[in-house]
Amino acid sequence: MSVKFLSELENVRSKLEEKLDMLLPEADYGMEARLFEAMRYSVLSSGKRLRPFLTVTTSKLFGISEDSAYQAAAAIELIHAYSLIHDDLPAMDNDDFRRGQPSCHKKFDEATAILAGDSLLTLAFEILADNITHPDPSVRTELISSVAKAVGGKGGMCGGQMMDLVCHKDQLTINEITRLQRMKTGTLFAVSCEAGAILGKASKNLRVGLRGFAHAIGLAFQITDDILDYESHIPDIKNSSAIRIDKSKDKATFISALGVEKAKEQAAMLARQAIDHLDAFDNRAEMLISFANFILNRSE
Ligand code: GRG
Repeated sequence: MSVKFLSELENVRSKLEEKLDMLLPEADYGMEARLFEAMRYSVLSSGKRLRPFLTVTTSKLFGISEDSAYQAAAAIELIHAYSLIHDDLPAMDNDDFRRGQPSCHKKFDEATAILAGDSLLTLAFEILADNITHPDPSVRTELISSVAKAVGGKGGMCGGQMMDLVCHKDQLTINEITRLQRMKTGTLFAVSCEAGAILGKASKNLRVGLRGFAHAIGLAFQITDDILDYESHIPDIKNSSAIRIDKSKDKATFISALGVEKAKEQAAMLARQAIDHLDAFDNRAEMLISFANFILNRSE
């Protein structure tokens, strides 16, 4: 990857973490301290901060101030952190570790983890509604509405998670897996990109381009996630195109549907398609193009 891109990713990560630290409640406050500690524990652990990178980068395309861009980016990262906490719960994916440390319910307890997730989700909307995010209330309302749709039940992240929980891998066609993944992880990527366009009151044409980029990148991200998971669990058949069962849980993944080699081809094709959607931005899209290549070649 280019040094310029990696240094920008690091720059956004560091500024975002300062912002998150400031927005999260101090963990030494009253009888709720345990809740605040759990929120800080989960959010301030070592995430890649990919979604905030997209929000900050697309905001720059429209000349948005850093104050506004990082508010929106922080809200989106809080929602991402909530989804990870709840996804790790025994009732969902039942994972003991997240970001190299015990998952929130393991470190604290299930009730605290549920409340920490709920509080992060609601804090995110409080931040989006703040006039630091944008002085124009109609822009804030549009942003709140778009984020709510992206992470809700109908067509959004929660709906995708429900499909994932109820569907056995053999029940789903490749189109259905695509829809599931688009809802479960793609919509948050999409709104992370769209946030910059909403804050910048961008033209329809530019928004459509960014949305196309984001959806393709979201699917490419999910495929590379499946590939990394596959390769870390079954190292000796790393290069095989055999169909596998994701984390031994019978989940529908792009690899269960396509096999690993075809899944890799699909990810590469999606990254190319994502870049094609950026034509209208000419050379201003350099960072987003690098992001697409970064997703395709990532190793974590
Ligand atoms: C519980 C409402 C609810 C939704 C959960 C997004 C999601 C739905 C669950 C996450 C589980 C998971 C591991 C999905 C695979 C794709 C994914 C979102 C990976 C984690 O994202 P990264 O790699 O994580 O950006 P970091 O830790 O770097 O932030």
